[in-house]
Amino acid sequence: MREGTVNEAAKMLREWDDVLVLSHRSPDGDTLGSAAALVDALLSMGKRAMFRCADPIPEKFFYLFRELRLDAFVPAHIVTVDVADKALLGSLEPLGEQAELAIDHHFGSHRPFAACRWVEEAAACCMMVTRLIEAMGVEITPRIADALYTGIATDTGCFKYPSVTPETHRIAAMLLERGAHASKINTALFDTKTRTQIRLESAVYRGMEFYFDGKCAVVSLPGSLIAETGATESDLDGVSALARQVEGVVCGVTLRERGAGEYKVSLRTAEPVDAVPIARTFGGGGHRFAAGCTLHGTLEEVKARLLAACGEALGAR
Ligand SMILES: [Mn+2]
Repeated sequence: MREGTVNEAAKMLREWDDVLVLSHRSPDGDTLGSAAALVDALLSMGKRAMFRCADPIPEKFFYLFRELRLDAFVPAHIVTVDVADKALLGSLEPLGEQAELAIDHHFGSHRPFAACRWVEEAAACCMMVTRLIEAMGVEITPRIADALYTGIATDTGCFKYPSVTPETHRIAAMLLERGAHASKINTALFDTKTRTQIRLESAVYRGMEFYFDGKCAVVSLPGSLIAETGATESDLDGVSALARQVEGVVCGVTLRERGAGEYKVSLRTAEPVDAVPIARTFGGGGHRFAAGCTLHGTLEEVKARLLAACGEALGAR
């Protein structure tokens, strides 16, 4: 295992042919944008390149690959993008063990698996891939710019997260100059909901409960409601953010029934509430403002236990 730089990565890719690019499972816009842009760049150099992911590409990202003519061949070199751990490759993990290059922005949590890793602190893996493609001497076409912009917008929550720096905007601006369809991409990714999402969200808003002077909001999603709305995993993903979005709420709790009597709990908090100790009380974990755990019992029991822990975190008795 060795550490690489952007120039070393560019040199390897310039020399290689028959390259396979891998994205992580449950793919998001950053891992897919990175892969699409890199494959596109390699194809434009006259090389053979292909892409694989353990899970299907969500429909809203189909545009990234629509015009790419992917070859079929036995790969000679494997590259991973936005993959912090080979386990995140899902069923493609054995290919990860053969990877020669890992390009990743999970600085601090990347677990080395490839022969060479180029890991930096960046708002998105696509920030790194932008520099890589420039170092490879490949022209950033409007299609490559779209893919790179998609990843940066995805991982920064449309330029809202604290990870955004002046450099993020500078790179995004350059991608717009190269023809990225920013407005179209942002509308599709951040301003468009499926009807299923709307049905689910209206049920969420109707049933939202407030506690501790409105500092804590609780959303319950019984299995029957999930089945009724026809919500998929990706529909459900966005819902955990809703409770915390209400003004005054610093502790948003979403309870999702998974099996009979099993609840997946998502915690979304804001200053001064740390979500980690609350999740740890129930054997879970996560980040300061986003954590999760699993509880068993009836909905009322599970809710009561969580409210006790949230009340303690809020300093309420
Ligand atoms: Mn990423």
